[in-house]
Amino acid sequence: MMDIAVLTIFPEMFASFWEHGIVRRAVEAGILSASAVNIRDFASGRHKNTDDMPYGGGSGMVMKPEPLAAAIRASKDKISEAHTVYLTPQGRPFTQKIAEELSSYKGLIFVCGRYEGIDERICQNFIDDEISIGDFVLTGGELAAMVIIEAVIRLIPGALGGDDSAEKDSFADGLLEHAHYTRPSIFEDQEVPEVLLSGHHARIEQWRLETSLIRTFLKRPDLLKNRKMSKQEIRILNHWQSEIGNIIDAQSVCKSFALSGDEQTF
Ligand code: 4FV
Repeated sequence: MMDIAVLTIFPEMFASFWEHGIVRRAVEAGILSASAVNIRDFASGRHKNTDDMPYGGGSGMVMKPEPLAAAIRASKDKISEAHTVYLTPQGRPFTQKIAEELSSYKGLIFVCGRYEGIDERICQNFIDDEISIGDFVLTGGELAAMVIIEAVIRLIPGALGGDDSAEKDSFADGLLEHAHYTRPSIFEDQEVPEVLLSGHHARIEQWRLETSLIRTFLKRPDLLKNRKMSKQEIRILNHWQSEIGNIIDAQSVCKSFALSGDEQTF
């Protein structure tokens, strides 16, 4: 069972998030308990302020340390061995690997900033892990928390339905996923690749691996750089290399023909 608490001044943003898809299924399956905690409930004073002006001047507001510290302490009391994550552009870039890492914790506390961010003394004394979902600026950490929670929950054993397994995911093996097709086999004159209709599982698996490799090579060659290739993948790459070699050799044959003056139109 994983326990998740999200600390935010807009807990209502999570109302429908908990009620749909994988999150709802995980809660119903009893493998997840998740709640949104309103930071304002831990603010004091008549106006229960959770933000204030920045020391040193400048535009925007900063989230006050006291309500955040109280909210984090209260959540840590409820969630044993909780790993506390602050969503910030300054964080380590979120990846599938980090999703796998976070899915091994029994408890996660997500701190959602707003305005310019949170008082640095909270980062220094209450945050275990700063994570960014990308080099862009949001107005709050809530959407980033939802992205990470969705990616983590689907890795909890039993969260994904029977036939659906996270093993087959993009990035699960460091490659982009192969193309997907479903009925009809002909759509607006476009046919599904014959191999997928063949029922020949070994040929289908080979085709899927080849399309994953070529897609990753074309779209995300960075993912192949320091990736350990399987024997089957190296066989495929060698096959391509020899194919490309033949094409290049054919070019030099053409050129030699061309240079030898007896031009023929090809
Ligand atoms: C963000 C990101 C992000 C910055 C100021 C919230 C905002 C505001 N979080 N990945 N990119 N956060 O832009 O995680 O407080």
